[in-house]
Amino acid sequence: MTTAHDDARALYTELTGRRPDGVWSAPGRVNLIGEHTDYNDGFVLPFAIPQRTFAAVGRRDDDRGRVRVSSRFASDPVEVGLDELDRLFPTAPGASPAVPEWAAYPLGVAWALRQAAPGDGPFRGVDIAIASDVPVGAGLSSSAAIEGATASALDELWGTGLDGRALARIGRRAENEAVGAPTGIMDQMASMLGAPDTALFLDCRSLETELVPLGIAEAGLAILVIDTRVKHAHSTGGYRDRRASCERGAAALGVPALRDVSVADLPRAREQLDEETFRRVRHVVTENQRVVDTVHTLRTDGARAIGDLLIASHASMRDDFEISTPELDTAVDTALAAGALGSRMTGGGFGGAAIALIEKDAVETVSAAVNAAFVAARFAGPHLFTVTPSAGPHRDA
Ligand code: GAF
Repeated sequence: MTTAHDDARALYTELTGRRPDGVWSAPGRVNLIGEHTDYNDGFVLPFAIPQRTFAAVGRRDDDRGRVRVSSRFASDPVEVGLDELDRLFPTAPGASPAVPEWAAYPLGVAWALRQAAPGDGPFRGVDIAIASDVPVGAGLSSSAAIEGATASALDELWGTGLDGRALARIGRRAENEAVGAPTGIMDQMASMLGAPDTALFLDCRSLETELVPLGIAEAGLAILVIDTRVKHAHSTGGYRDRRASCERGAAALGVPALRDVSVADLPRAREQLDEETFRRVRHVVTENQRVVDTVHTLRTDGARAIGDLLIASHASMRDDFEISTPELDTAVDTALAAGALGSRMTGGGFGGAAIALIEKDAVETVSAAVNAAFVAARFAGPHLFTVTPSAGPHRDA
């Protein structure tokens, strides 16, 4: 049992004076490879991490049909009527949510779940208390973890009976339409469908999935997360711009999505696109191919052989998609110089974390090298920890 689990329970009791009906949790994720491919209908290969978000939830015994959410991220609880949800959401494109942003995640899930299963039947007011040990703003999907924990709890308490895929779609709808972040579906699918020791190979067009064994520990390896502690947000500038470039590129090339462009099409695309849009397109097209190649390599040669694909992915994000930062580049370059087999930034970029695939007994040397490089560059100290592919959502109590 983690601290965040106890914290969510304690917060619930502070809020209500009672014990919750249950505590549900969902994990954050690391994306092994496949960045900014999800909203281009492409491929991704994330895995769920041990860090989780916990939602302690209980039915209210008044008949007010209200949802009250409270979080360790904020001091004051937010309370709204179930019927008010339809007036609060969707948030107008580009506008801020009508509730504090942290509360738009769980309340957006409650809204989207009611929309997906309309009627008066199972919906009753609930109190929700949230605590998390997924670092916020680190590119490790703290938001998908809140959505996953809340969706799992409400699905059970409201008896909507949706499966993991459907609950991932609910989470994405909350993120896109309640919070107003124009993200793809990778994070919610990774959080809802992740499983121990495997990565989730996801086709973001069909939503078909395959769990691919990673065999990291068996190969004597570890995955080190280097959280640069430069916070990022997807509801703002850079992420939105990159998405718009991809849509422009697909339209100019006459395809529904960049998924429909192959590496062999790139020379022709270069003639049709301006230089910057071409580089954005080249990142997505080559990254899709790298995901497919990584899955193939994992199956044929194992985790030890995927290092060069991770390195190429980072170079593409740094040079073509331009979403890396000096801190992320320093993390990646230093990890590689200290012997990592592969390293890349993970998540949406503009801050957040990098990952490094390293020998299990090199955790201390690589960490020391990264810490020293950050001191030398006068960056804030990074947060370093290893992760193992872990379980998806469950009810913890
Ligand atoms: C963020 C988004 F939420 C995902 O949908 C995905 O686009 C990712 O950035 C980049 O691969 O995590």
